[in-house]
Amino acid sequence: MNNFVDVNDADNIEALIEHALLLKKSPYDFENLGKRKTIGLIFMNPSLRTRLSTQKAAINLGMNVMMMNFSGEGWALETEQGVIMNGDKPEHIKEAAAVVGSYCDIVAIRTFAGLKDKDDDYNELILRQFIRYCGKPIINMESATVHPLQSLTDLITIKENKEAKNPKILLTWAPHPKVLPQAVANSFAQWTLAAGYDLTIACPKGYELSTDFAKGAKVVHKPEEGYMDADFVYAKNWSSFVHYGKKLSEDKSWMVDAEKMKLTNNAKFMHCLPVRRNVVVEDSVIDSVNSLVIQQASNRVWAAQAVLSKLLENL
Ligand code: SN0
Repeated sequence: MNNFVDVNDADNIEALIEHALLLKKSPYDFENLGKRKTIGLIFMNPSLRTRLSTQKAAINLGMNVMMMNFSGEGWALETEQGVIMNGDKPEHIKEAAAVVGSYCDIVAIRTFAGLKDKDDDYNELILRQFIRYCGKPIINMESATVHPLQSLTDLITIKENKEAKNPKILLTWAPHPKVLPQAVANSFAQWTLAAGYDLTIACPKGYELSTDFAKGAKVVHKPEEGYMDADFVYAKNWSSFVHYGKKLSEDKSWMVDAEKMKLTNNAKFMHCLPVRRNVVVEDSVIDSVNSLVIQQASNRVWAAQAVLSKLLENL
């Protein structure tokens, strides 16, 4: 593996999951693999799980870790080419990425969708430039369109909890006070479908995901419709892809609640976190024994460690 930017970088998803589960059992089996290697974690947006789990994964492999929060601490970055930089952005991404790359052996970056310009976001304008100018292997810690470390974690967690060989998985849209990116939902659809799972996506009309990510999923438009016999209910809010970055619904009947969970096959509840309690999911569901949210979050370490070890092997 040379980069971990999206699902296509994982040439064998099942093997990567197995490797993560092996590391979960024996976290220090490869504790010297990253000796004297440095990873730089670059954040353009907030983080809790991604930051700490990736740091911990790197430490378990013997790596040195450097971290920088660009949104609060770095120079504001110019990302347009050929501009006269006499405005409020002191540094160009060209130099910033190259400088970070010169200090590191692997660079991980988080850069959320701006949700203003669909083409910029779906062409991954910032991530692509970072890859181009950084010159080192890149890990995507959530970009404009995908969040592959989260999706790998989700598949690990599904594997640990599934009873049927091919469980029924529901990805349901849920209400939210803000407009959020489609990245987590896109990526969850892409990875579960690539792994061969049966996926239903439930969302209000106008919230359909791009077919580039969700082709092969069944789509339903009533909140209850996808719950029937589901083994896993994965909740997430996202803003509209079609009417790009817009909020089209505040319909509270889409919140995950105990009533709708009763329609399922005693389904497990999943969410990437952070989650708005009693907006996205009712307390009684996230606090129930069927909630996997903490297990998911803790599995972020093993997903990151599996990916890092594959990148380190190729350095
Ligand atoms: C991000 C998102 O992509 O939806 C990160 C999820 C891992 N979530 C948020 O920004 C939530 C912010 C909020 O105000 O609830």
